[in-house]
This record gives sequence, structure tokens and C-alpha cells, in this order.
Amino acid sequence: MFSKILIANRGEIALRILRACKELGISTVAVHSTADADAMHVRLADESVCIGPPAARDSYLNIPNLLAACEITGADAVHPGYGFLSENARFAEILDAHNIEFIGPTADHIRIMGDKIQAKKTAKDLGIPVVPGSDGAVRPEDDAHAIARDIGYPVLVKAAAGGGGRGMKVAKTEADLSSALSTARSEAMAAFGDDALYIEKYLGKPRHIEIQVLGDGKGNAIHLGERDCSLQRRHQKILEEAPSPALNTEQRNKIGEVVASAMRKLKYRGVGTVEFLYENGEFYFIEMNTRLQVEHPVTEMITGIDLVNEQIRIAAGGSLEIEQSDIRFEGHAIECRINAEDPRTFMPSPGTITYYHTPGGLGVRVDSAVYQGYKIPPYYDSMIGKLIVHGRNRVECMMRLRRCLDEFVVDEIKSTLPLFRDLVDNQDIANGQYDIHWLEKYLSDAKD
Ligand code: MV4
Repeated sequence: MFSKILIANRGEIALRILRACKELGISTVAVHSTADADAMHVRLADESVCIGPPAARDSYLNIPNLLAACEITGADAVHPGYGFLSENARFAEILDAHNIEFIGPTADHIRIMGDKIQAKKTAKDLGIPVVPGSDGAVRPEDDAHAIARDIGYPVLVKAAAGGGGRGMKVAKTEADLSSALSTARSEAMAAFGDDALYIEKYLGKPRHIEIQVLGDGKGNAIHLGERDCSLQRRHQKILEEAPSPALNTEQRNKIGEVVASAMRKLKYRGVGTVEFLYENGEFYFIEMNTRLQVEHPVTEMITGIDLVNEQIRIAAGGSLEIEQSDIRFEGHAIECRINAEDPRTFMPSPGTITYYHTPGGLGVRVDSAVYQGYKIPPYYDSMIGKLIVHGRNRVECMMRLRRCLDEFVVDEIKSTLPLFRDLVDNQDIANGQYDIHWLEKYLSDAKD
């Protein structure tokens, strides 16, 4: 087992990782920018190293400085959390070259899944159902019109280097295709330095359902069920839940087994999330995330599995000790992302938290790194914490969530708490009847 882990992240996820390390008896190193000297992850870690000025590219993304911090402290592994360097294959390789363990998948698997065309081809070859579309990249010399006509309109033009909604263009009819392709190509080149494109059938009203997987890199892998992440705004998830209100046990076990079997063939190591669009009872692979995700606690709440503990044990060479038959899904969990943003405009609202009170009680988890008197810096994303609630069933979970939202106080900054208080009283949410467009429509209807 590792003796010291450096956590290459900040905020609530740095605390989440610290907690897992402490419970494993592993020493911790926090890193921080000059803007985060007073942050909670620095206070709770055994040691800390300043790695640069506020801008992320100069600190949390600064690989030489992170390596120096490993050298100075003698850390034998790095946990990247999510965002920042968590899906950077070069970083994984560089750590490897320095005999420091990257707590995550192999650099090769990160690279494959980072290229959305390669990811889709890999998924398809492994038996995962994918969205109908072009077989690989559509090159400028290809007859894109014939390909799109074959798929059937509407189609979606996507960038290979995109993901998370970046670099997509819809073509409703053949008349839109040429401009969709040329805009997508130039935007992809400008944003990613890679103009490779592919075309897919556009799905109109899908849900976003993702399967959590865990593998040991030795051919053992299991699935931990799904999360429904359909409630999003501008590709930012707002609320996630497990299980999905749209699936029954049979559907869950079927797609879960397809994905777990694919991960066994791939010899995938660590945690991963296979993202699907789900429409009319069918799953369509879109992407795979090779990192721990923000919304991982909803899976932990219904399975009782500590995903960060598993990541660390597996990175240290351990085998998967849980079998698929050991996994039991119990009850229902919902996560609300509390952002320091205006609940209507979503404009970031950094500043000082003058009063802070978090809810508690049975089935309640608050993952946050803020405290009363904490000044939220303006340099990073605006998520200040997550409220995760568990109940024996979805109704109990919703009742508990409403109670927790009543207790939660974050003064005097603007936060997304009022949005969640509205959502728990909404009939569509109560019924679990929503798709990926529901929230944006709800918010735009609320304006008039
Ligand atoms: C799609 C789609 C419809 N059809 N692909 C957006 C993020 C990226 N992960 C994939 N995305 C989409 N891909 C096909 N073929 C609609 C979306 C999409 C979306 C997906 C998940 C959650 C929210 C979304 C919001 C708008 C569009």
C-alpha cells in the first residue's frame, strides 16, 4: 500500500480523497495555489505545498510544480480528483516515468477515451450499443451528404476532441449540413487543435444515464448501476440521482452486464463511467469518462461501496475483492450541486460566506470544503459543495431532500439552493419525468 498520497486538486473533492486516505492510514499532501492558502484541504492534510499563483494553468495544471511537490514530500502516488489533470494521459505517463503511481486508469485508456471517435469504435468493438452514425471520422473528401442521408436526419456533427457538449452542431435537414460541418470543423480546430469530426443520428428527447464501473486492470470488473444525470444546464449537471426513475431491475442488470463485460475485455483499471443516451427503451453509448466523477456519491449511497478507497487499493496493485453478486442496490439517492451562482442567471457569485449551516440526520451527506468566514476565490469553478440524500425509496428521498434544503443556510452569497427548493416541489421531478432538455425549458419558462 502507498505510504503518502499527493492530492492534485482542491475543494470538496480534495477533502473527499483526504478522508479515504486517512481511513486507509495513508499520509496526505495537499497542494494549493496562492489563492487557496486558507482552504480547508490545506488545513486537513498532513503536509501542504504551494504550487503557484491563482490561475489553474500556473498551479493545479502545472505538471513540473506538481512533480516538484512529489519530490519534496516523498509522495508515492498522486490522486488527480476530477477536472484539472484527471484525464491527462501525458500526466499519467510522466508520473509513471518518475515511479509515482497515478491513481487512475492507464495512460492508453485515458487517451483512447479522450478521442471520442476512438472511444466510440472501442465501445462498439467491445459490444456496447452506440448511436448510429458515421463509421469513424468524416474527412473533408468524404461524401458527408451521403453518410448523413444514410443515417437519416436530423444528424449531429461532433468533434473527436470534443466531449461534454463542446463542438457539436445539429443539422435538421440536408440544407443545414454543409454549414454545420464547416462551423464544427473550424471551431474544433480553434478549440482543440484537432478538426476531426464524426456524424451521429440526433436523438431528440433522450435521458442521460451513465453506468459506474470498477476494474482492477487484471480482467476483473463490475458495474455499480447507473446514475440519471439528465438535469443539466449548458452541459453542467445540476442534480443527479440513482437509480434512474426510467429503468427497472432487468434493464439495469442487462446494460450493466454489457458494460462490465466490456471493461473485463479491456482490462480497465480503476473507476470509470460509461455515458449513454437513453431513448425509447434503448441505450446509445456517447462517451466514457476515465475519472472519479462529481456525482459518484449517489452510487456510494445506494451501494455502500467507497469508490475512492477502491481506486486507491487498486492503484496500489490490489485485486477487485467485490463480485457482481455482492452488489446490492438499496433505496434511492439524490445529489444537488450547490454552486455560488445566482439561481436564475447562473452568474458566478464569489465572496465571503458570513453564515453557514449544513443539514444532518439519517441518510444525509454534505461534501463541501467551505466554512463560515471562508472567502470563495473567483478563479475556479463555482461549485461550493454537494448535498446528497438517501432514502429507502424515491418518495422518502425527496421528502428528506426537501427537509435538508430547508435547513441549509449559505449567507450572504448567492447560491443555487433556491433552485433546488423549487425543483423538489415540481410535479415532473416528483414523477421522475424529465429528459436532457427539461431543465433548460423549465428555466426559460420561469423567465416569462
Ligand atoms: C447527443 C445528443 C443527441 N444525439 N448525441 C451533449 C454532451 C455530450 N456528452 C453529448 N451530448 C449530446 N449528444 C446525439 N447523437 C444530445 C446531447 C446533449 C446532451 C447530452 C447529455 C446531457 C445533456 C445534453 C444536453 C444537450 C445535448
